[in-house]
Amino acid sequence: MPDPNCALFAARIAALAALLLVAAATPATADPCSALIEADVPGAKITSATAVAAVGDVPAHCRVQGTIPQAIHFELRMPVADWNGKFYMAGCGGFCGSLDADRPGVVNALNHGLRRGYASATSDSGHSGTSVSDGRWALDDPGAEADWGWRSVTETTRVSRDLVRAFYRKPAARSYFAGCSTGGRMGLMAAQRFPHDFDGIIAGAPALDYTGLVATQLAWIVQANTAADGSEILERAKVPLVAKAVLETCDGLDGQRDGLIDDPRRCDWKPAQLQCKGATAADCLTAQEIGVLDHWYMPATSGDGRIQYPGGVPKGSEPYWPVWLSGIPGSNAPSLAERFGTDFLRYMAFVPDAGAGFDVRKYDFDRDPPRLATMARIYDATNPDLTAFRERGGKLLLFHGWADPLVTPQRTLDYYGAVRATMGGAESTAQFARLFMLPGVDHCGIQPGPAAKSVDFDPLPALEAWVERNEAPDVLQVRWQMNDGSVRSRAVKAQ
Ligand SMILES: [Ca+2]
Ligand SMILES: [Ca+2]
Repeated sequence: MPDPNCALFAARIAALAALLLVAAATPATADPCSALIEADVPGAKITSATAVAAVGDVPAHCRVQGTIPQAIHFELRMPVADWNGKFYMAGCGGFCGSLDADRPGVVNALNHGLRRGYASATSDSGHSGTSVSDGRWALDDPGAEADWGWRSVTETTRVSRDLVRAFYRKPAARSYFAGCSTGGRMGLMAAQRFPHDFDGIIAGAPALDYTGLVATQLAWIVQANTAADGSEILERAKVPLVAKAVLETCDGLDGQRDGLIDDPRRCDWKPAQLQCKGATAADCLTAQEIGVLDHWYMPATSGDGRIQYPGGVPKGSEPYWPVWLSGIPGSNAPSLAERFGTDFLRYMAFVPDAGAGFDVRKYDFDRDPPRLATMARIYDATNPDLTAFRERGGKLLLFHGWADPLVTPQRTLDYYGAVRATMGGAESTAQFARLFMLPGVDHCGIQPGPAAKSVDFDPLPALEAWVERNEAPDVLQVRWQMNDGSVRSRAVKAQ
């Protein structure tokens, strides 16, 4: 005779097992967001799918994180209500290297799309770094270089669009990309090599000739400011003196004394105007310091005088130099130009890698530029033939700050000129690609400028109108919130 307790116990075990089976068969995932953890997306692994409540002006959304080989980490946020039916991808800056999904503001910011109702994504570009100027990940790693160079955006877009379809049960009707700096380069890469990925692309301050810029131009900046004994020449605290002199001479050339220089190419202020007359002093420049500035304002050239990177540092960008070019006064830390140039040359620029022993001060302007050709094929987005992008109805909105000392603006003007030459002239190009040059604006507007608390520039609504209603943008507004509470604004016409 069976023991009744034992029978009861067995029945309970059976019931529990049945429950567990049901639980295993029905993912604890009746809601469509957490169900995405099971989504079958080729070439991607979904690592989390979580409903996130609204916080501030960021709407409630389904947050999906995942990886794409070899090591792209991406995040996709899909609004749970009032989806606008479209997809948005944000780029990243410098060498990227983190999943910066909560980046504030407009530039390279996922939430900028999410707030407007887009399903919005971004990625770390395929590696982890300790900062955006950390290039060590690229040592002997061509896979990571390809992901950063051209692959992470198109792959994240493909995977994200699959997830959007799975979540909403219909595909995104439109796709947009917006990025600045490296993000701008990514936007041009998409237009040139993956023309079907996006209907509309914002490419701000695009580091499109990445090898020319970050190897040649940044080495030029560092070497011009290095004395024979290795010390820095330009006294960091003297930069405001230069900024003031340039503005006094050139602000009014555009007809408005408003602290903005509309076209720095018209400014012919010469550093020698600040030369010390007698003893070296805080309010004048030594001959050596004038030599630094003369080199900074001119294009990077090789020994035989050939231009290796065009334009030079624009007049009017001086207020932004401490962060990018000259170093912060009172600190010994190298400028970002030196950090970017150093790690790029050590780990990203050459095949094989030059390695940790390479000094940006040893870059040779005759011998080394040709050695960049191999990696230029991976990183550079310089092809002016945008036929396929135009044919698919794509619209490209380019912008660049006239006062960008890091990604100097001339290369973008040259590129836009090449696009016009290739795509049937200025009028024909303006049908699908326009360039806006923003007076007084720093690299991606990261620093707002003297006497300003913030600078606001958001070209996304204009791009939407262009893509969706064929209303091409003729004029865009830049607005500054000034420290004294006033607002300064400028209407910027397309080139
Ligand atoms: Ca490498
Ligand atoms: Ca002015």
